[in-house]
Amino acid sequence: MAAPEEQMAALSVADGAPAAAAEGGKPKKEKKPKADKPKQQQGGEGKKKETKLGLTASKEGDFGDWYSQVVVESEMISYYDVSGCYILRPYSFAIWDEIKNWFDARIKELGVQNAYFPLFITEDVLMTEKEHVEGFAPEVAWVTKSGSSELDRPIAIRPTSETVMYPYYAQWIRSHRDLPLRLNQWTNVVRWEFKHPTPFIRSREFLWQEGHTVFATKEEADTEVYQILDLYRRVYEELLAVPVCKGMKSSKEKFAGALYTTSVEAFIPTSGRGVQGATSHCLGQNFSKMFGIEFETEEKTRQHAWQNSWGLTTRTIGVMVMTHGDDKGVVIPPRVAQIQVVVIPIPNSKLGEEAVKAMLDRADAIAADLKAAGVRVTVDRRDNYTPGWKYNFWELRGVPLRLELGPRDMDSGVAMLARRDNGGKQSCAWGELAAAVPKLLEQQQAEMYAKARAEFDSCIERVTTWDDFMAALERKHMALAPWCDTEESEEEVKRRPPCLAIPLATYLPLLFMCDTEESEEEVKRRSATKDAMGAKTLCIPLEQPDLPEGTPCFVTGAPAKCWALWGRSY
Ligand code: 87F
Repeated sequence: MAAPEEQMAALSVADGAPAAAAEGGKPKKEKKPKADKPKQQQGGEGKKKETKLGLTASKEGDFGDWYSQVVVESEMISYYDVSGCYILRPYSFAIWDEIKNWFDARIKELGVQNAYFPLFITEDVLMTEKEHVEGFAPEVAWVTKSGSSELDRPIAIRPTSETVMYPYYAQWIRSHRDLPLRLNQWTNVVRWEFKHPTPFIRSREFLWQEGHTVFATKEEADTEVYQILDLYRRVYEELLAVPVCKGMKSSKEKFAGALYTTSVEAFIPTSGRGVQGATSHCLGQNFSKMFGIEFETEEKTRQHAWQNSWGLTTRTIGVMVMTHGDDKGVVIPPRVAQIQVVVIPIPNSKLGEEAVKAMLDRADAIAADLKAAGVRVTVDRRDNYTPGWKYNFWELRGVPLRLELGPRDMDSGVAMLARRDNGGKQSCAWGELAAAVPKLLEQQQAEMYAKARAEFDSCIERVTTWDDFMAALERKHMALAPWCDTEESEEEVKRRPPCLAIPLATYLPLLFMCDTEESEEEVKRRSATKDAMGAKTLCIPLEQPDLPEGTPCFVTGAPAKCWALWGRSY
């Protein structure tokens, strides 16, 4: 069962993607966005039959509807008849391919190798990790039948692969010479979510990479955690032009099996919600002790290995769409766009057959030049659509640059370049296109990032009191607040010195709130309103502002240990 605030989120307007099918019984049909297929337009111009394009919802006015329409109409997603599952059509899969190729090359440079482990997990093996799986148990999907016969033992479908991989790590690793072992796999995973599904952002099956690495020392493991975290930052910032904040998860938000969890956090200003971009965990020796991953050291002693795991998912694409999209459709940053430039010839009715042919030939020649310069380009030669319709079509798909070639351009040997992100236009001589376009695309990439970064930064409010914290949330912002986080384990909490040893000013607030997990829970509860979910820590940013000694925690009044970034979130 979803927690009350999660149910509230599912009802909130900002979440307006199609309702999930009812669980159990006959699946209820999802309310699909209006136009999976564009409708035929009545009348049309002459013999041209054009489909009606465009979004009916606005990004600011109804963000949830806007998002479901934009991912469908841009042909990124098709809804599917299993609730929470979506088809990634070629137009979005191409973006995943770009992310994958970039990240895959970087991790290989670090010495990580790819492998593939099976999809299925026996109950016994899954339960080796009982302690950590327990909280996730309701989300595990099971195969119970083949054909019409029940299986003797149900088999789980991987929600993550620790339990699949680590028994084999235990067999393969014998000596320090077998270390480090650094494997990654690109796979699908299934988590039977009960929260409201949203394409890319929260789906029951998704694609990801999961890295699982083993080291002889904690230092090596620590180094890798931050190397991977920085690659995740670069995927968002350098490929998707989406700003993120690198940070440490609070003890409540970290993966229960980890020693510590780091993450990159993005933010969607329109909905006022944070979204976890990717996680890089140091697992310490927790799993090596559970699975018996031991090695013989150079000194011939036996030691448990140090492990990390890290994952990045297709959520990246959703965050990109939410960040850059506008009322005309998606806006794709040039570096990940499958099509970076669309060439649109604009013949008019006065043009003779030969002039039209010359225009189309010129369009092809320009495309060939651009292709040779490494630009991903296509020519829209369709003769059954008007140029205006084509503009809408490519704007909906977010193609970064449109190159228009009209009769007057044919006379003067130029073409008009129109930017998707800001509508900027400039003309360019044919001979200069091959040099100018790649530069313009890079400039566009940089400006998209700069704009999103400025907006991200303007959404962080530094607050020190509860009232200011709530006011920031009400403005759909994040709050950076001094917090008494103590990263204490349960054992440490139990072993705390007697309260009298603590100065009275510190001790009094602690009477009401004895550990940080509780203070975070308290914030979540107290910050929930009738139409908005409660806030939680997004992360404790790695880059910390100065924190003067004795600054009180904004919740408990106890001495603050750090600045934490808080927000409502996906
Ligand atoms: C859902 C069902 C069962 C998350 C789950 O973050 C188990 C789990 O272990 C589960 N949802 N997790 C944590 C995953 C940790 C870790 N795994 C490798 C990552 C990155 C990639």
